[in-house]
Amino acid sequence: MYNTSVNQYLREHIRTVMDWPAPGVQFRDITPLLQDAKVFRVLIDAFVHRYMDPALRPDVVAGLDARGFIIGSVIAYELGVGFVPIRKKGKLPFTTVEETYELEYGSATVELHVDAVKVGHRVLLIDDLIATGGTMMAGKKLLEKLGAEVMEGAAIVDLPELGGSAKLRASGLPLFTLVNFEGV
Ligand code: HSX
Repeated sequence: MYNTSVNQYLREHIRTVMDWPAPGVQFRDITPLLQDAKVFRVLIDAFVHRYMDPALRPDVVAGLDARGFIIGSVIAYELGVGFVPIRKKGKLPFTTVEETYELEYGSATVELHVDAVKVGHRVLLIDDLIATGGTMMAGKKLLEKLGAEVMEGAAIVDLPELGGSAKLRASGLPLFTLVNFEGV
């Protein structure tokens, strides 16, 4: 956790939408954090303050499709490093590596351009939310296929009851999240 008051401020601006996208699901909607200029700045600065520390400064930020693009690209810009998108299959034009992972029903595939990172690059991997952890784990595997090191995974929201953050940490990936929702 970053800082209690910042955490609480951000939590208050996350909208919970009941029964979306399916009955019984409480969707944690981060769009209200983005639409208010002050909240957006507090959000981005929470990440930038952490990763501008020379010990934690990445070579590249990788964002997961699609909300990871919104925050990841701004964080990369502020840190003065490059940004690379990890996209759902079929969206990237150049040669890619791909990784398929299981969803609750079916599977999904994500892709990354083969020249997106260099061997040995220290990469910060960003998404809006960690639920089962499948998406972030797939992103980590893609970056590692190209010889990069994912130095940390970061997200605005963690849903720990779904087990994703524990699974990611158990795989050796350090995680940084700002808001933790115990009920899902
Ligand atoms: C949501 O699913 C978020 O935006 C993330 O990209 C992803 C998190 O779910 P999970 O892969 O951790 O279960 O659409």
